[in-house]
Amino acid sequence: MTRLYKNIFILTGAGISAESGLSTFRSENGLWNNHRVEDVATIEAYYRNQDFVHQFYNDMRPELFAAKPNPAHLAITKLQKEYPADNISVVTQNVDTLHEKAGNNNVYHIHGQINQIVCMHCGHVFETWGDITSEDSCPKCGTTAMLKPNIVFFGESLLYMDVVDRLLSKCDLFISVGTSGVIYPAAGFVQIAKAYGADTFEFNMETTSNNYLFDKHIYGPAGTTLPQFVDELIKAAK
Ligand code: BJW
Repeated sequence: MTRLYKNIFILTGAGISAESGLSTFRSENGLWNNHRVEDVATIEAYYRNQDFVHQFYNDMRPELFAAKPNPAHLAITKLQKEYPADNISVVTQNVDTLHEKAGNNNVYHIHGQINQIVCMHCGHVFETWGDITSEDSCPKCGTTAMLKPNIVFFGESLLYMDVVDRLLSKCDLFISVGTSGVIYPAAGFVQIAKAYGADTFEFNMETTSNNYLFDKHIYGPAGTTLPQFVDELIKAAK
């Protein structure tokens, strides 16, 4: 690990927040354990039964509001402060705000944020940690029953993809932390980074679906493995 990296792309998934006590999606007691994905995380479900979908995310908000960052999030803050790269960006699939709470910079929530609401009529996005129902109206255009959690459901386009494309084309180190690599297009980012010549490292507890695309696999809890890796990177740059 002697190479000095200039542009680092960090992709994170639910696994980075596991040690903060948040459920991942595809584990045995996963986030959707008591629900069918089709009922809570598709745009069709939202239009079919808005209040059911709102209730699911209303119930999730207090836990995510209270959650605290763990050593993996804090390691990214250290990397951004102490490593002499031109750019270190965090592209997260997570809807929690633990990267921000840890003080990470350049964070892009490609699957949205639990504390944001979007008006499907006018596109206005606003923040709240409170509950939303189908009776609420948009604070900008006044339309009722068109508010949706600003979370990217299956069949919807991802956010910040223009930025992501630019970052992928420039990165020389691609790091994936705590994602199973099954949801596209995020699962395909590593392939793009590799095609542009980046070194590709994966941090996970177990083998993932797209693991053959990574040059190096670091197995174990990210709260332990990521701080160690960050210390090695910083040491190698001195
Ligand atoms: C640890 C750990 C520790 C645990 N330390 N590690 C190409 C091919 C096939 C299908 C498609 C395709 N392109 C698009 C699609 C369709 C679809 C898709 O991907 N389907 C799949 C089922 C194949 N994608 C979409 O619809 C996307 N939109 C899109 O592409 O728009 C254009 C388009 C539209 C229509 C057709 C074609 C193109 C949108 C995807 C939106 C995903 N949204 C969700 C739900 C949000 C709602 C909610 O929050 O309830 O986002 S899905 C869910 O999965 C959530 C997550 O962000 C996402 C990824 O999950 P993640 O983070 O990887 O979590 P897990 O649980 O899977 O994994 C955790 C990992 O951590 C595990 O590996 C553990 O081992 C590890 N771990 N503890 C380190 N301590």
